Amino acid sequence: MNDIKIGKYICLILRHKPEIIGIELDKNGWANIDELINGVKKKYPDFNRERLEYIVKTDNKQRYSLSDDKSKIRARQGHSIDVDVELKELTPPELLYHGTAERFLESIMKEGLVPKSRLYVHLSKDVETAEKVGKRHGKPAVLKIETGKMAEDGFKFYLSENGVWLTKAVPPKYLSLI
Ligand code: HQG
Repeated sequence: MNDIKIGKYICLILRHKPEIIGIELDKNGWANIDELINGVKKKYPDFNRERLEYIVKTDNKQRYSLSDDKSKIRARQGHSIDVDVELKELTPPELLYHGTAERFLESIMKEGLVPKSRLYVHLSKDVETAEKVGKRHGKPAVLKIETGKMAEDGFKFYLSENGVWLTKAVPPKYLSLI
């Protein structure tokens, strides 16, 4: 059984489409663990709680969190469905980065960064991480964002429990290509 494949499937369920296994998330993005396991089992029959806990613990980006009593699970960020994962609002560092594909640059420089299908624009704390994110979409390009100035100008920033900076949008004037 391929943990990465199952991890991707769980991400899809917890961030975008819980309905594909016939479950619902609550308003804070939590899924009932037993319901999730039973749903995932339909596609991956060997899947079980132990496997889930292993995937949660070893995930390379620590994408999931379990509730204290281990009865619920949610994704820490990256959602397209409108849930409130109780993100921490924080003052960002002076600069953050965003990785994208070259082919999106013209549109981004015109209208700024927008969340597209997700709830937030995702920002990285270093160029290397941003480059990896950009590569997912094609030939990568990295943008530097003057997040310190944005914060001074009243924009809000959030840091997910797994270290991803999030904001609603970035107007073009704070962006430069590096
Ligand atoms: C682009 C992964 C045209 C934006 C990563 C991006 C990340 C625009 C794409 C997380 C635009 C959306 C999120 C505009 C933004 N015109 N294109 N005005 N504004 N875009 O996948 O940031 O592994 O929704 O640049 O590590 O690539 O899944 O966002 O290229 O943290 O946990 O529209 O997903 O994490 O793509 O990735 P996405 P993203 P996971």
